[in-house]
Amino acid sequence: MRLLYSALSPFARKVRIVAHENGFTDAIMLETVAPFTDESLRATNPLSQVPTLILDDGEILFDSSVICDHLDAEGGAGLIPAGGRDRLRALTLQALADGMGSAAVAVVRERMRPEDDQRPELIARQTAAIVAGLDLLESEGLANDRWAIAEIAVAAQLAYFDARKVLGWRDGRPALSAWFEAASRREAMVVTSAPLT
Ligand SMILES: N[C@@H](CCC(=O)N[C@@H](CS)C(=O)NCC(=O)O)C(=O)O
Repeated sequence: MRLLYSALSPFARKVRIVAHENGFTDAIMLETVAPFTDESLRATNPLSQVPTLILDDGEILFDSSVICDHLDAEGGAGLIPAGGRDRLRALTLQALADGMGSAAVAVVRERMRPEDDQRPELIARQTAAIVAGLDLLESEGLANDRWAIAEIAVAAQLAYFDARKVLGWRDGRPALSAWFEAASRREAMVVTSAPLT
């Protein structure tokens, strides 16, 4: 399999963690792509987004949730509940984390524009989504003894917030901060933290 990815993409990080937990690290060839500037990616994924997974038989998978679904089904780690309310809850939390990530990427992209061209209302709206998501995670709480798709998705995004200095999110959120500190020590987080080539 070939994974088209960028080292800082939180969505690609989530996929790499799920791949690691399912024992696929050696089976996946990582190929760095710059999704915002490399138009050749569009021939593989019309959305020109990473992560994009190309299976050995040529089948192309995106987005990150579909790739995770496939890897977990094939690898059998059981990170995605098979059915019932557990599944709905896990997928909804993954969607929350991914949505916060999309908002964060939008903020980072906006901040890259010349200061005079930046749209404060766009940054404010995207930041509001991130803040509300963080508050929900703080009040609902994440279990330290659970490490499945929802927790992996959240950890990948929190790490991105730090790496890109999207916002200071720890103040007023002691539970989420402590949870993330413990999550960051997990092997899958450590081995996916450095840019891989
Ligand atoms: N919903 C997608 C989001 C992926 C995404 O936004 N990736 C960013 C990099 S972090 C990207 O490739 N953006 C390029 C673009 O949207 O043009 C997923 O979960 O895979």
